[in-house]
Amino acid sequence: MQVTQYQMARHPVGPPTTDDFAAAPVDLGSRPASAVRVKLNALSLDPYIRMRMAGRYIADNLKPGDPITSEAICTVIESNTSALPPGSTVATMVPWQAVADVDPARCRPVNLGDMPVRYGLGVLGMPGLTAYAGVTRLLKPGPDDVIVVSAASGPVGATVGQLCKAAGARVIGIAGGAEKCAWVKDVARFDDCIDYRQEDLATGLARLCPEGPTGYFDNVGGQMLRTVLGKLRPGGRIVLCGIIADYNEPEVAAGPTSMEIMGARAHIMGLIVFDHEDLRPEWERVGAEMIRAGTLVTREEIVSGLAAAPAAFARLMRGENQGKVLVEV
Ligand code: NAP
Ligand code: FER
Repeated sequence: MQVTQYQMARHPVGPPTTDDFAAAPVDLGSRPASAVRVKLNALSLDPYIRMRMAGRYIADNLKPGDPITSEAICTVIESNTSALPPGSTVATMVPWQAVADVDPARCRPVNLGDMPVRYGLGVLGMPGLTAYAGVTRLLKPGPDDVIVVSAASGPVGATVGQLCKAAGARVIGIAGGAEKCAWVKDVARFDDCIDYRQEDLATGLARLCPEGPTGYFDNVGGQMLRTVLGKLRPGGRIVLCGIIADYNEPEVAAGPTSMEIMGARAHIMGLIVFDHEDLRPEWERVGAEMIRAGTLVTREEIVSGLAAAPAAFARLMRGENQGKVLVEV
């Protein structure tokens, strides 16, 4: 059986373009006895893929000619593994191709009851779990808090803000563009959202929160982290979750200096979602309850067909995505 595989053609320079990807036919052959064969239903596009394309992620870094891999919701179509019979729905890492052979030990059965199964890649999957772990275990917001969240319309940021609202905090998002900010305020129900493309961020923070935020959930890093640190209330908490401002840069930028951290008397917390796998069943239950109750909304940008994945990923890395980016296969 032949499938079209999407590979990294070359290391991107700056934001990825479709020319950094190549489509190549590969022969799948017969399934190795130890593997299960899966058909992809939906593929997740996530910012960490850009770090792998640059060769600076913790694992699975890519060389030119390597297949791009990411997490996908799949249906098992061939299997000798009794726990994963044909027809089972699983989440697993796969190459970007319509059918793949994968290690059954690396397949996670997905059963989200009445929720759309693709939420297992977004609000009830890795990005949502990142938000839930970061908020409940690190940030721990309460009614006295004013929490700032960057990349506020993305799957991590939007979930963080709504969880902080549910805990009674006042929540201010940061997002790029009027349309994203309107969604963050009107649909995700943050108290405010600063459009950093329209208004200087320091000015916006001073306008909305003259006493300074008590917490910052940072998805962006770089100058944005520096600016929020400069406004943080003494003793404020910061959860460091992502540095998307750096992912397209040729060199890892120098981070904020200790001057800003000292000046803010900040408590800084690093978040890695993989440390919090034990929280997944709880988040699938709590998150689904919130979605049913209307207190958690999610935004998705769904493109159709694997051939649309490179351009959709390039849009994500230019900040042009509107919510969680998925490819329906
Ligand atoms: P996302 O928010 O959809 O990410 C894309 C958004 O980032 C863009 O739409 C853009 O929104 C924003 N952005 C800000 N500066 C940017 C820049 N210089 N270039 C491109 N985009 C920029 O993605 P997500 O999945 O929710 O992830 C958010 C962050 O969490 C990422 O940094 C990701 O790496 C991190 N993360 C960390 C973990 C962990 O375990 N630590 C797990 C999952 C995700 P605006 O236009 O609104 O700024
Ligand atoms: C991400 C950024 C960082 C992410 C994971 C990490 C899954 C983890 C880094 C590490 O383990 O050091 O967007 O998404």
